[in-house]
Amino acid sequence: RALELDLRAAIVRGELELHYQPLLDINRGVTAGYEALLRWNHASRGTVSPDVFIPIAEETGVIVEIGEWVIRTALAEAAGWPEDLTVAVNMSPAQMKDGNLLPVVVNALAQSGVLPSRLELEITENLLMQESEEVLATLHKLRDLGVKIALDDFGTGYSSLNYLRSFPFDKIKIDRCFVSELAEREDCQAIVRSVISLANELKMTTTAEGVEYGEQLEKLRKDGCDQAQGFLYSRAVPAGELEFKPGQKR
Ligand code: G
Ligand code: G
Ligand code: MN
Ligand code: NA
Repeated sequence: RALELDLRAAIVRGELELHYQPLLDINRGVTAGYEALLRWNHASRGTVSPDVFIPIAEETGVIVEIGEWVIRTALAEAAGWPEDLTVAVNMSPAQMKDGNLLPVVVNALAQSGVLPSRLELEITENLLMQESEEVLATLHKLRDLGVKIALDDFGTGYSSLNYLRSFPFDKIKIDRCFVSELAEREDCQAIVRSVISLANELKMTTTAEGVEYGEQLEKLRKDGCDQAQGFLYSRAVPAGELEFKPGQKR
């Protein structure tokens, strides 16, 4: 496949770029940090969506190399932000199984000077479905370094609750499918409220994804959700367009 060959060259050609979507600290009304979202500016095809190229990168294994680039770049860029802001990076299962991940993270943290506690790695239930002892060991080692681990797209996989028992996550990201109809549907409200209270009991923080309307944010605030991410607060923006204002960081 042509796209596959191009993908191998994309890093070298400097065609990859990270955009950053802010996470709103609901109580304080300020930005808590940013999630790095990968963009590919293809020479002839224009911008290719990660929904298109991440699956190809995963099939071909190029995701490991791309993932390293994402970790290094996100940390290098976060080094220039105010020190209380976190940086979240999405992890593919293949990356988590790669034996080199730990040294890559340690090295990227050292080179950037970013504190480990500011780095948040987002993993999905798909990864845990494979029940690998090695992956769990890697997660524990990352956590021992002080790196935070978030469970992304929570509620969309199978037997989610089992995964909460397999590893002590720092954060649960409530999938946007539960948030999108939060204002209209009582069942979505019940699910979101229960996940937040479950997370609280397990000493995990919560981020609601895909928050687009003020009514959704108000419901989340009432239910004690910690953070909101979505178009209501901001889309993902290029690194150069991030603005940090004192008091209201963005
Ligand atoms: O940014 P949206 O922008 O379109 O991202 C689409 C999907 O691609 C999401 O599921 C997101 O988690 C995933 N994604 C975005 N950036 C990365 C990345 O750097 N690595 C991996 N593995 N997935 C990413
Ligand atoms: O899987 P992950 O949660 O990493 O996916 C991030 C994806 O969610 C990106 O594609 C991003 O563009 C998208 N996204 C972010 N905020 C919103 C939102 O408010 N509404 C919708 N529909 N998608 C969003
Ligand atoms: Mn994510
Ligand atoms: Na998600």
